[in-house]
Amino acid sequence: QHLILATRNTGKIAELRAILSGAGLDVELVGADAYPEIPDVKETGVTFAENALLKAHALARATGIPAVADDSGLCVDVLGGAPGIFSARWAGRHGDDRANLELLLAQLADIDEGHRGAHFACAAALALPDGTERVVEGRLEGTLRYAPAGSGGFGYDPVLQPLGGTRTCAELTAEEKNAISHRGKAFRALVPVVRELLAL
Ligand code: ITT
Ligand code: NA
Repeated sequence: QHLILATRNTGKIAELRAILSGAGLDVELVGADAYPEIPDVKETGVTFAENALLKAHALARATGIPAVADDSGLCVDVLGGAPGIFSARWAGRHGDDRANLELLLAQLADIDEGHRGAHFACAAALALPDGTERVVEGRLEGTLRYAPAGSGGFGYDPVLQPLGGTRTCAELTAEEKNAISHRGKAFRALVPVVRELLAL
């Protein structure tokens, strides 16, 4: 039994494989990269959930195989929730993690310690080729550092320090991050839904 993963983000793929297998989901997870002929989906939704569903439906329809997708991002309190759904292209070029991080740090340079709250958000979607869909969400609350620290993870991980901790997400092990992350929470919640709809 196959489940397709509608992502081309290598950071997400690694985490999702670990999260889903850790949750005991015994399916072969094939990344969207296995289907280079399928064009990238335009993320025209205005919420994480809408965009995750768009990605999952596009791949499920094109392949005829059930698909899961992630749409995620960083929501900064003092920026009114930005970059939010625009997190991957905040500095202009889609997926330029380094430029995005630098822009964020510059925008927050003058913001004091007490006003640096932010959270990661993730919507996890499942779509079947017949159009059936489900979506669940997860969050990780934290504060933003003044400078990056750590080399793990991807994206904004070097600046987000989860609440109650002393390390950034990039300083956590992969297991530690998955245990508390927005993505871990969302996809662990999706597992029983996948089991039910795929009769696993
Ligand atoms: P796909 O659409 O192919 O899945 P993408 O990278 O374009 O890949 P998104 O549109 O969901 O995915 O953008 C997510 C962005 O949010 C990503 O580029 C990161 O900058 C940020 N992000 C999401 N989850 C993160 C995490 O766990 N740690 C750090 N940054 C994260
Ligand atoms: Na997106």
